Amino acid sequence: MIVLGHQNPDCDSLCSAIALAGLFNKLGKDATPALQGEPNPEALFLLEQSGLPQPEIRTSVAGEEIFIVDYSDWNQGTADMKKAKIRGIVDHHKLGDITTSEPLECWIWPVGCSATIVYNMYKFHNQTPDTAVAKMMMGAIISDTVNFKGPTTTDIDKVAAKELAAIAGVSDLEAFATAQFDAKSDIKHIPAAELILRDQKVFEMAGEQLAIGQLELTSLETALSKKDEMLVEMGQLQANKGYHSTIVLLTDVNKLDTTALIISKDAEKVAKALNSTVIDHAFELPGVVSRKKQIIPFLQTAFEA
Ligand SMILES: [Mn+2]
Repeated sequence: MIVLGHQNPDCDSLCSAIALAGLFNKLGKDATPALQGEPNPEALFLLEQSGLPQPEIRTSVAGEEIFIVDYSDWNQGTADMKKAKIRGIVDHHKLGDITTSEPLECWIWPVGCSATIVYNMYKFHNQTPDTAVAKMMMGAIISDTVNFKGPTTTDIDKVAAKELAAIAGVSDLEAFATAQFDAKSDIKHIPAAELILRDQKVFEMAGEQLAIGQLELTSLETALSKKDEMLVEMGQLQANKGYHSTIVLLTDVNKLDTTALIISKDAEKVAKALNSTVIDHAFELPGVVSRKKQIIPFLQTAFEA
């Protein structure tokens, strides 16, 4: 079986795939983690910290048995995923549109991170993750919950991260989180074309497609200095793909605020849905850090009204 993360692999997608495949292996089942592309820099940092090898990249799974982690939408999978046998889903996003022809194992919880759910699957099966895997899972929870400061954070995440840190032998979670966030904030030498795609997901709303990426940074200074370059790239992407909107969320993980860059057929509609106003292809979202909880539901309401 292949345990497959979503497109544009982030920490959770990578770590949960590795951890879940590891659990299946402990239970005597054949399972291999896989990614749909190169992991982002923060995910690479966690691989480096844990010393684990990078999983293989799979962009085709037709005919395979798969277990998917950190998504439940067809458009987050491979183009041929409908031809795979989906055996299970672990996720913590809103329910997507994936359906199956056979029964499957679903672990979908409203918690801060898929790795939190996978850790609870270990507990369910009376298993303990290996040290390196525990470190990765802990890092994924730190990432997805913005070091437990994001609005998706639950007590279940906090307990999981604490126990995983103990297994991994990490005594200073705060120092680990700082190093991890520094790794993902190092964007000076990353081209604008790549930055706008980081953590990008395409959402369907009332027949329109909104492509929304997110950069989580310890300071917005460098990102804002690349604003014009990013807007040019976003305009090209928008024209090529025919999106309604192309948005890049620049999230300050220290101040817990977001500045959104936007190219759109109707930027005002998008900004208004989030109680903001567009000035020069940007709008401010004070107190907003979570796309899944503080952005998508409001856009969906505005588009599907
Ligand atoms: Mn996640």
